[in-house]
Amino acid sequence: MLTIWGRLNSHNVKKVAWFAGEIGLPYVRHDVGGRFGMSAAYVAMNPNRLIPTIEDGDVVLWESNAILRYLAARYAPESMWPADPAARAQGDKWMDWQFSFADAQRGAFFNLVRRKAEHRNAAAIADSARESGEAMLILDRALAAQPWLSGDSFGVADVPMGVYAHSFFTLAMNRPDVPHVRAWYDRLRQRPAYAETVMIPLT
Ligand SMILES: N[C@@H](CCC(=O)N[C@@H](CS)C(=O)NCC(=O)O)C(=O)O
Repeated sequence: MLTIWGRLNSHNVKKVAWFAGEIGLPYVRHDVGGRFGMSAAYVAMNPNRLIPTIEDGDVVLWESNAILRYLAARYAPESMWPADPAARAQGDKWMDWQFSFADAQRGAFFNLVRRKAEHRNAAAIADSARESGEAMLILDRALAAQPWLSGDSFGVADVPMGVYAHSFFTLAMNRPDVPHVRAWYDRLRQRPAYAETVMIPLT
């Protein structure tokens, strides 16, 4: 059975747990990272000291988006990852783009979620809200032209930004009007695996 290592309040762990749920792949997940710490055995698997890491038989793999692509290719190649190289690359683009988005949103997330009110940096929150909002306007234009980041149907390319959509719409910060992202997020919220693994309180 697939083993996922990582605490579920991590965006990057949520991606993997959600996608495993989407493709009906049973898994066990162990809390690692943050307040749970990391054992020497874990660091031997992932020398970056980051989460997530998966074990799938003989396969040990880290980097969340590489894990998503591995699971899609191995367990759901027809339904979750287009075979056509051009279509696949258009989705991959949004998976890689998510890391820039994460950089933009990090200041708001850490200040609003992980810091006590009296220690928050209001300027950092405002800058991060503006930068992540500007990025979401780019995503909004893409989702005006197609229903899913994977194309005509939901797929692995929707997962990385799908996880960040939840924090973007949940954080108590200023946001621009992004109706197409909002409609996409509302469709994601109807998916049971998303509700179970992604729509949990931000901590
Ligand atoms: N590019 C890596 C980033 C992994 C990463 O930054 N993980 C964070 C949590 S989201 C982490 O491990 N933080 C340290 C910790 O939780 O102890 C990936 O996508 O897997």
